Amino acid sequence: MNHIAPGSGAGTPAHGGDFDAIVIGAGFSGMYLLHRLRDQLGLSVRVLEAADGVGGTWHWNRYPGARCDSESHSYCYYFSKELLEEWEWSERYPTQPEILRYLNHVADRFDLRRDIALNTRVSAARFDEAANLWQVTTAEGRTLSAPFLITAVGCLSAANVPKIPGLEDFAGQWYHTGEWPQEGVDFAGKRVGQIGTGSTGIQAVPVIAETAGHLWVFQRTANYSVPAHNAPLSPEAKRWIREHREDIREVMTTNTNGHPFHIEDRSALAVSEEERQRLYEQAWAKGGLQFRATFRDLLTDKAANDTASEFLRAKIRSIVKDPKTAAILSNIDHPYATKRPPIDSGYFEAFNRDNVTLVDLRAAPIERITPRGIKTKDAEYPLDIIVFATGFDALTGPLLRIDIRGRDGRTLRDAWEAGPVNYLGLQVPGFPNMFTMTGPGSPSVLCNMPVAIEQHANWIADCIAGMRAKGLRRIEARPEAAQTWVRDVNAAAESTLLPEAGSSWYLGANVPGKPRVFMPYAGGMAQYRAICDEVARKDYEGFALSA
Ligand code: N01
Repeated sequence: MNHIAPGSGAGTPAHGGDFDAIVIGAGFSGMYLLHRLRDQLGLSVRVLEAADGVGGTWHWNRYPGARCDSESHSYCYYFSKELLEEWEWSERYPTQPEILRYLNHVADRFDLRRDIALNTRVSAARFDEAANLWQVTTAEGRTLSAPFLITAVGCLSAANVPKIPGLEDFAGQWYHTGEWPQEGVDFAGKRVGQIGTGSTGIQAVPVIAETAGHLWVFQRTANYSVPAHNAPLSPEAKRWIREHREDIREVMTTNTNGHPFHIEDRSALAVSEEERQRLYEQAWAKGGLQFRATFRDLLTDKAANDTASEFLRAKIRSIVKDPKTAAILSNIDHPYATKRPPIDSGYFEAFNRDNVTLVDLRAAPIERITPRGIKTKDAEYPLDIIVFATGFDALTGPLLRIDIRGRDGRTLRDAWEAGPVNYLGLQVPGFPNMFTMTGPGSPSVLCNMPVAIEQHANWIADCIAGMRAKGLRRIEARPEAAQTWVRDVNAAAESTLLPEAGSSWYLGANVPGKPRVFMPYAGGMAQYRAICDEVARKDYEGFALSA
């Protein structure tokens, strides 16, 4: 069935456009937004999705070991009591296949598929000022229109394959983790080279090592990692989650990071060395992202952070048996959690296997890829498969790869030449009626994503509902409000240690030529939510609204 044509949504648009709203992307964001706009506001909506299935990140990232670092009971929608009650997660950290099953279940349960056009990549979007319509063009050359355009394109969906000379001549196979083949990759007995040791690479190494003949891990920047201690959820844990849903929701929606735990209100420097070690050991034994919450000042006070960083470096040295490998893995150049902190299932332990070798790119950088493998300054590594766990052109990348043009034909690329400029991370001046879900300038990747997504979708849906009730047809962020917000975003980052990680994708530092700007809003989800609510209460202060 062709879902791209108008007609299957609710209502008939009165503005001459094909739909009331077009949403780009059918991941967590786009699907919930469709439900809110169509089923609760009665709008006609079309969701355009490049993939051949729903799920966004969880459709594309099928690499070995892919699972979520948020705990399963927090990595789901909370908007529907019935959905919460009928879905039961099987493990503490859900695997990619389980999350994808969940999202497919959501698509069926809320009858979303009839308004989602799959295999439909958006290549361009242009605002037609006279008609007050966004004209959205697909890669196949079809054009659809609607007064509202909402980008739900994900933060980490534009794969970053570094331009290493010679890749085109490589005689083996290569894959990027974020564009993994649906049929999987057989590593059995193969010589595998993995480039990248971020959250993804750290998940993939132990799983690839299980079957590969030999795995070389090419590390440029050493990374911390805390064990996930993943396990099936026990019947008691499942019951506890069922009985505490409201408490969990309350914690997630009122704290700084959207996770189901609070940050302890104590300083790492206010306890004795012995007590500090005891608390870190306790947090290590518990595992997961919660390690960050052991003390309140780990991300604001370098001396406090040093205590956690040194604890974690010592753990690496105690796990990895070969002292030289341990030294390279623990030679970390940034404070703990200033890059997105990975969690793992046997990452450092994998380096104790005979078939895993660490390659230190700081000592000998990659020079080129040859037909046989990877050549560094010191040696050539013959390989059958190269895995690029090299991350993404984060936050701005997924938006800028679409040719988006606002008023007077101005491109988003031009508007963001020196870094993203927007108001509340929701709207860019000069791009009326376009909302960006969980993009730069919002907490997005610093928050548990489903919490950030529900907050954004609810705010956008309430805003559109309010406009319709008042007969308003256009909303646009005021330039001065955006300038103030950009300053606030910078100030929030500068009040933390986050900008200290020189190679962080939060800063755009992983993509050559990308402006170095700290992109997400680091003031915390609770504060951000309060700011957005206040703006709405004050009749959308900072936005220009018109009929
Ligand atoms: O990507 P990354 P990722 N030569 O950018 C290296 C989310 N996520 O896919 O640090 C050599 O973190 C690069 O080195 P350096 C999560 O938010 C979530 O791992 O730039 N190396 C780095 O080691 C995460 O943060 C889950 O020096 C090169 C690595 O590649 C985000 O996705 C699971 C290189 C890239 O690390 C991105 O993580 C997994 C080059 N030319 C991921 N270019 C969940 O559980 C890059 N590298 C939800």
